[in-house]
Amino acid sequence: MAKVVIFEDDFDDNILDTEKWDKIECGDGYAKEQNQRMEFDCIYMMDGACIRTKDTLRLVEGEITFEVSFPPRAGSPYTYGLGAVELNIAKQKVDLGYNTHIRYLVDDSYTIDAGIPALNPPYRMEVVAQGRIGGVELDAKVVAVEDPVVTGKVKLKLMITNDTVEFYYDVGGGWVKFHTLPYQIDTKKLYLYIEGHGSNAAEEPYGYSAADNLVVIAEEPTPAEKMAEQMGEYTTNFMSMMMLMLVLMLFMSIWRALRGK
Ligand SMILES: [Ca+2]
Ligand SMILES: [Ca+2]
Repeated sequence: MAKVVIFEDDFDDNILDTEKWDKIECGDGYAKEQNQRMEFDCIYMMDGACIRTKDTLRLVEGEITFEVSFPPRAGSPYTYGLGAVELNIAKQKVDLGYNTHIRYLVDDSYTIDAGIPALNPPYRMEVVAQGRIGGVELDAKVVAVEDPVVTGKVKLKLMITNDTVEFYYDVGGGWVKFHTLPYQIDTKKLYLYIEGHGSNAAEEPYGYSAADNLVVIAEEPTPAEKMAEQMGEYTTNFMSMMMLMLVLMLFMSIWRALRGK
């Protein structure tokens, strides 16, 4: 089957596309499309900010790539970590809560994130892969991809095959696969979240953590699937029409009864 781009955002016009995304902020967390990218401003771990696709994406043989960047540093120590920018694909539609990440709120999800751990000098960038099925965490993996951080940038990729989810990163030398988990969510229609944590201009004067250039590639629906979807719409429309006719008939009979009196 042909693979096509089913969803993308370059965040270049500095206005969040509300046809594509819902924005969720809690505490003093902010998600802002600015500087031609998606920036996150969250001072403490209890603050959260994320964007979530308005609808589910049909992730069959899917491939999601995006870029994460962190503020450049001049080697000064820091008290809070610069936090993380994470991408989640999840069956459920949830909102952020205090002191929580999306990945702890949804029972069926896969997450890849890049972050600078708090209170962990030297300035080291880690990438984390996680899965959570039925509320139980699958075998998670953490790898240091830059130690110390030189570029402050990493590309992340999450690939869905028929029965696995594969996790990749690229710090400039090409894609490195660092973890594979079984695909166990019972649907491939998933919400996509991009979430930021623990980065702020007050604590970190060099700027914000950010995500950019999200591209989602997946298989096109087969002709049979397209037809099934259309039949679903026809059925829904047909049922709505029948309900309307029933209501009309009810009104007419009441009207006749009233006139008959
Ligand atoms: Ca935009
Ligand atoms: Ca951009």
